[in-house]
Amino acid sequence: METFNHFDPKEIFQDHPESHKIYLEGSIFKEIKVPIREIRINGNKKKDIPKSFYAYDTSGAYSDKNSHININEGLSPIRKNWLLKRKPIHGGATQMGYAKKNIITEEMEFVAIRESHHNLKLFEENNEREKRLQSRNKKFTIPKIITPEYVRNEIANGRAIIPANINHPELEPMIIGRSFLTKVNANIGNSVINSSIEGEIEKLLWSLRWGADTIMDLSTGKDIKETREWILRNSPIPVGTVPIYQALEKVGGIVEDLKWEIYRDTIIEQAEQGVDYFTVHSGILLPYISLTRNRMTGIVSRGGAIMAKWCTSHHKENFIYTHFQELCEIMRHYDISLSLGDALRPGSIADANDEAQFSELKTLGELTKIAWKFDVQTMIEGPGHVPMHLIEENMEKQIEYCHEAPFYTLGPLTTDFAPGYDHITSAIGAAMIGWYGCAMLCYVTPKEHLGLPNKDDVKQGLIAYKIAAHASDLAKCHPAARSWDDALSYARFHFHWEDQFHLALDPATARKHHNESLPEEKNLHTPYCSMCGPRFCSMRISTQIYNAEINL
Ligand code: IRN
Ligand code: FE2
Repeated sequence: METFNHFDPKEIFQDHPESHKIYLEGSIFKEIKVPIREIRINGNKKKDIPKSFYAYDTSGAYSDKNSHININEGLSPIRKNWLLKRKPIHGGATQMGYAKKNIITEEMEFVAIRESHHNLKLFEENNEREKRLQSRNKKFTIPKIITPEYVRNEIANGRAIIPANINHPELEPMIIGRSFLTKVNANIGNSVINSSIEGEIEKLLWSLRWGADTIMDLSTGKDIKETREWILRNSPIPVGTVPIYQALEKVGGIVEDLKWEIYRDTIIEQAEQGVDYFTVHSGILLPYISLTRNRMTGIVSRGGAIMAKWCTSHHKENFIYTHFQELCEIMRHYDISLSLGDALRPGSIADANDEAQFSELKTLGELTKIAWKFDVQTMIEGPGHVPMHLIEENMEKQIEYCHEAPFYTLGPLTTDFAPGYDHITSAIGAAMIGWYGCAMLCYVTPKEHLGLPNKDDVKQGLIAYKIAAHASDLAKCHPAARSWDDALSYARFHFHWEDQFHLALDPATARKHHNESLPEEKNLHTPYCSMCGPRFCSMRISTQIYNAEINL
């Protein structure tokens, strides 16, 4: 692709009415500018009620009306100056290395501000009730105020990661850990059947529009390297990849021809470009492969199946496992985070929580300890397909085996019977595991098991997962979560229709549904909608009761 002139990137971000981008300054580092989306609330006329809502925002400069965007040039390298003045610590410059040395980096302060609660409360807190609710969530506590020091400590202890390759200066740092907001990853990427760079850039922007916290480029088709370059230079969020896919392309798709050297060179090539985290399937060991023989669906991980075939055909141990220390040295050099892949995740309800899955998880825990010795930031990938009653065990075992490293799960899908709707079957599981402490949720789109997602699938997957993540944050009593619900409910109860749309996750769809039966011009001031009509609107009747103040 020579130049990009396919569509106007800013257009994708125009359906956020009454929103504008603002930036918060750091106090340790004055030069950092943390993006936030301010949504103006017009209906709140009373003096003591907030007139703005501040939302976490992942869309980068694209949603900033004052910024200059040129896809051909890429985003501006906001981290460049931070990185220039940094001194390496034993062969690397990782956030974990600095954190262990008690050094707070720009990235740490950036995420601390980003994760903080910036909204005024709509209601006085009822402390007794709040305490009772919080005590129902005994698993872990989230501090009321996220300080840079708190972030540093979480990273030093391996409980959180900031994926940020030193060669990805365009990145707006974000943090993944269970004491922070639950994050969502969107997978994009081409395949041999379906491939265009512009199409992937469009999916990237579409992912940003719908709130993806990270994206993974899973391209397996043509122009893998060039596609990745375009994505990286235009991505304000971390980009992850699965390097074994490109390594396999390099040997013409012949698994037996793979070897460590090819894999290593692929890793370095991608590291140089700026990939922020790698999924590596290093925990699938030769003895575990036979444990999958009696499964309903065998090995469903692509990378896992490739490694299993290599191990069995050569009758040798997994070369990523046997070269793990060398891998860590490379990761440390670029500060690339490891995402230890779940090659043996269950691919059906029947296979959930089996011996193969948990054997691999134990190995991932051992590898985590090695990675930490190299100061390599690490998270652990998880299932897959798991019925609701078996989800909690996954989180408990992961914390136990993997020493509290962040968990990053694919769903899990809570049933197998609804192809075409797996964004829903899996958002149910994702919401549950997020509540139990999973730090990042890998989205599943309606195309799962059926085909390569297009941009509408990306939207549907992200919407489902933003809901799951926010529902998790509410349930884990994250201090920054509740105010969004309160702001929206307030607008709803007071029939501030415009505010309700502006605060909605998907404003255009909310408005469209409302207007379908009551056309906008006439009815945006009516204190009811067509669901119940004027006489049966419970909120309207409630208001009448309170206004009359009869015998309350
Ligand atoms: C996430 C959790 N478990 C798996 N994933 C994602 O699945 C992972 O991050 C990557 O995007 C993809 C890797 O798929 P295979 O190669 O394991 O099928
Ligand atoms: Fe599946």
